[in-house]
Amino acid sequence: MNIGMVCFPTYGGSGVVATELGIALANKGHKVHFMSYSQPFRLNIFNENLFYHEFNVNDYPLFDYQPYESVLASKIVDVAVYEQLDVLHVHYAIPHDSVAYTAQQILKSKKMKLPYVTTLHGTDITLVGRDPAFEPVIRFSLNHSNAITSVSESLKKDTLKTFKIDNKITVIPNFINIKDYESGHDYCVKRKYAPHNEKIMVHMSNFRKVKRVEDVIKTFDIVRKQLPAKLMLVGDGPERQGIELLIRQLNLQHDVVLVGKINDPKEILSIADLFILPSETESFGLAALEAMAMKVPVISTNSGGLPEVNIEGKTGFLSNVGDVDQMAANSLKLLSNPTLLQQFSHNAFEHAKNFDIENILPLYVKVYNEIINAEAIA
Ligand code: GMT
Repeated sequence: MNIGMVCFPTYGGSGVVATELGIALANKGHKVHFMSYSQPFRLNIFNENLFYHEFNVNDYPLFDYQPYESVLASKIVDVAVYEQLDVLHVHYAIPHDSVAYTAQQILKSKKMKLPYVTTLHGTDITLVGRDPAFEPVIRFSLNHSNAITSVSESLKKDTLKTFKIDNKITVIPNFINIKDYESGHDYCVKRKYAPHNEKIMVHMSNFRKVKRVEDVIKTFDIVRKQLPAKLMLVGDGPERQGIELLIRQLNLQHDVVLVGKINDPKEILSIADLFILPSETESFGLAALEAMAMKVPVISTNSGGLPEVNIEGKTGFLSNVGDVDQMAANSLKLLSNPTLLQQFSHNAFEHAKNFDIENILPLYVKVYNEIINAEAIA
C-alpha cells in the first residue's frame, strides 16, 4: 500500500503514534509518506519505505495567521498524484480531517480517489473540539471521513456525546513495540540520579495545564517527607515556569530534576520505580503505557481512557483528579514495599504486552483495506 500520513510533528502523543505506526507499516513493506511542516521528532530513521514531504507555511506579511490548511491540502494533493497514494491517514481531527476532505474533493475533480481515515487522539475532541467555534467543521468533516478511529472507548464516547456523528467510530488503542522495551533497569545510570538508593518517580508530558504537573510536585512533596526519593520531570511546555517556582517554594530543588525534552524516553524509564500521570483528562495516556512496557507501575487519575490502560490495584493505582493525598498514599504503598512494587512491575509489563504493535497494526491495515475497497466499488 502507498499510505499518506499527516500529523503534528511536535512533542505530543498524536505525533508519536503516527510516527511509530508509519515506521511499523514501512517495516511490513508498505510505503509511507509523511507530510508535516517539520520533521516529526521520532522520524529519525533511514528506511527505504519511509518518505518525508515537508511543506512551508510562509510568513506572508498580509496574514496575521498563516494559511496552514491550504498549504497542507495542496501538499496532500501533490503527494497523492505523484506518489499515487492509495489511502490517507490523518492524525488529530483539528484541522486535519477538514483538510483531508478538501484534498479529497480536489482529487475527485482530477478523477482520482483518495479515501482517508481520521484518528481522534484526545484534546482534539475533549478540549479544543469542545469549542463551539469548531463544531460545524468538525462534525461535517468527521461525517465525511471514510473511516474514523479513536484511541480509546472513552474518547469514542466523548466524541459521540460532543458531536452529532453518524459515522462509525472504530476503537484502536495506542501501542508500543514491546521488543524495544526488553532491556532491564540500568543501575549505573540510576546511581547517578539516586546515589543513596532513593526511589525514583518519573513524570513525562508536554507541560500543558491539562497534565496538572503541579499535582506531580504536590504528590512528590508528600512522598519525599516519608521516604528518600527523587523526581524526574521529562518534557517541557507552557506550565514549566510555574512548576519551577512551585519546586523552589516547596524547597524541592535538590530532589527534582527537570530533564527537558528527550526523543526516546526508554532510558529514563529504565531507572524509574514509579510513573505518575495526574491528568485532568487523558484520552489514553501513551506515556503511561510506555512506562508500563518498561515495567514501571503507574499512579494516575481515573479520567478519560486511563482506566483502559492502568488497571487499578494491578498495574498501578487510580485516583480522582486533584486527589494528591491519595496519589501520595498509593505511591508510598508501592515504594515502601519491594515485594508489592515487584509484583506491580511484573503486572504492568504483562498488561503492556496486550498493546504490542503486532496486535494493533493489523487493525489499522484492516481499516485501510476496507476504505480502499469501498472506494474502488463506489
Ligand atoms: O496530550 C498530549 O500529550 C498530546 C496529545 C496529542 O494529541 O498530541 O495526546 C493525546 O493523544 C495521545 C496519543 O493518542 C494520547 O495518548 C493522550 O492521552 C492524548 N492526550 C490527552 O487526551 C490529554
